[in-house]
Amino acid sequence: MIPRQATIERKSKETHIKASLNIDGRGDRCDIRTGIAFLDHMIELFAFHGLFDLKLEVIKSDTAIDIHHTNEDIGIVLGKVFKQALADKAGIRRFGCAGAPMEATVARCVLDISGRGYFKFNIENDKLVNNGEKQEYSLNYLEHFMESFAHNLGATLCITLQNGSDDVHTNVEAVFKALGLALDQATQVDPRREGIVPSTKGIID
Ligand SMILES: [Mn+2]
Repeated sequence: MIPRQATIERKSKETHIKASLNIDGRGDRCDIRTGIAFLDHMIELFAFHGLFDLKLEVIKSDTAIDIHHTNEDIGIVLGKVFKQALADKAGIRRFGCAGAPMEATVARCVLDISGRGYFKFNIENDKLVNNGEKQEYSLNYLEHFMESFAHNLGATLCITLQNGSDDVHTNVEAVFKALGLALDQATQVDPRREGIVPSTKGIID
């Protein structure tokens, strides 16, 4: 099989981020250095459970303001590096659907690498949306991250958080694990479809 790997470097006035990815990895050869310890932990979980070998380095950021730009730009770079590594998307399963529980909290990710960027976050208990305001991370940040990721990957991504916890860490961790599992499914090559772009249109942009 042709190696499905990519390296992306993105520089703006706000951030400078570099990412290297091997989709057909093992998940335990990652090096995540975002400067946001919480996000390092989440992205490492995502890559581990998705069996992706991922290196991600935030070379410059403006976290002296807050993590807003850095969080969003990491989502952009991560989406772009997957898109580039998937190239014409020939043979992939395209759809993925996975859930991950953390205690009573269940995160479900349903995704379609359709070429169209769309993101919807369904939170059963919307009182949770602003919880975590005083913490390093929040569900608002998670929403921005996933929106950037979905748009730049060119995927429809719907995430549902059931029985959300008061603990931000629990909620966000369940989502990143579910995303890793769902994206692993969607990016796998189905041998029955080898060399065929999985769309009746014949292309996926
Ligand atoms: Mn944890």
